[in-house]
Amino acid sequence: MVATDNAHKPGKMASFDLMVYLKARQKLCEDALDKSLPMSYPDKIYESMRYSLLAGGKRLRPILCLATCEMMGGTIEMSMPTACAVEMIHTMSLIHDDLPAMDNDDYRRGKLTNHKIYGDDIAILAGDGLLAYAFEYVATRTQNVPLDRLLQVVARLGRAVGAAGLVGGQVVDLESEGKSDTTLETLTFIHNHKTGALLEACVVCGGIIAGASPDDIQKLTRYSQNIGLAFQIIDDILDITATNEQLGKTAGKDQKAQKVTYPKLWGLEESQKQAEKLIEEACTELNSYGEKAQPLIALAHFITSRNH
Ligand code: GRG
Repeated sequence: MVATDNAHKPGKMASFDLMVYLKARQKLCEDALDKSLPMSYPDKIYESMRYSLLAGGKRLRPILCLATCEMMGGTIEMSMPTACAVEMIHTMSLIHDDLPAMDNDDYRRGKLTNHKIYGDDIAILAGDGLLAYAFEYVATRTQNVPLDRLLQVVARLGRAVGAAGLVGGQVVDLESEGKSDTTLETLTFIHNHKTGALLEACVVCGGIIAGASPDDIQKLTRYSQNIGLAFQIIDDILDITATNEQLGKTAGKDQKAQKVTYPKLWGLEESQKQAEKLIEEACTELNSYGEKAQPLIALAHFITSRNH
């Protein structure tokens, strides 16, 4: 395929079957995650960590990391430890998000939440254990990647998790609950940090591992920031339009918590349009990579077309 302005339009990628690709990558990630965290003593904490880590989910974050690394000339072997680590971090954030002190949810990924099975104390510790292990795993299992790149990956992951990323986004989200005057600017801050920061780290770390240039990193950053925001707009839409079964968690929670969302500010139709516009802009960033960008382009379009 020649890289043209239209290279990112799904119609031009007839040879790429996203569903086949996703299924194969999900299987790779499931196997790697299963092996990454064997049972050990004390059983209870390993059981609890494994319960949530292996509870399914789309595995979008590790797949984005692997796909970016491959697009930039790296291999699955080089990026798999980082791919597992981002899923560990994502899973820990879901465990803590579901706790009674935060969103207080009973279901996640179609199963009872971690604290419902193991209690709040073990769920908190399972989250902490997964977060620490994510960094240990990247540092000890990554092979054939120069150490300066590995150091950059660790720094990027740390920044995405902390007060400059997920934690900061979650704090502003908690503060905004029940406030009907939350502005678009605040809402966008919440989502860029709570959801966008980790998605960006997945993509950019995949690029760093493969030795992407500063110019490539800029393109990858803009791609990932756009898909991150689009992902959250669609998440807000699905909270209104999808069922508990489709979501694998309680639907309608935003409205119940009186949260300001994109559909509340813009309406459903305009929100969908804005998400699609962001995806178009994201894909434009990848024009120069030609056919190699097919997986990342298809994954971006999957974000706006998903129903769970
Ligand atoms: C990170 C130290 C640390 C603490 C956590 C609780 C918290 C701070 C942050 C909340 C982060 C959060 C839950 C963001 C929402 C992200 C989101 C849109 C999750 C749903 O992602 P999907 O749809 O889920 O990819 P699956 O189950 O498919 O993986």
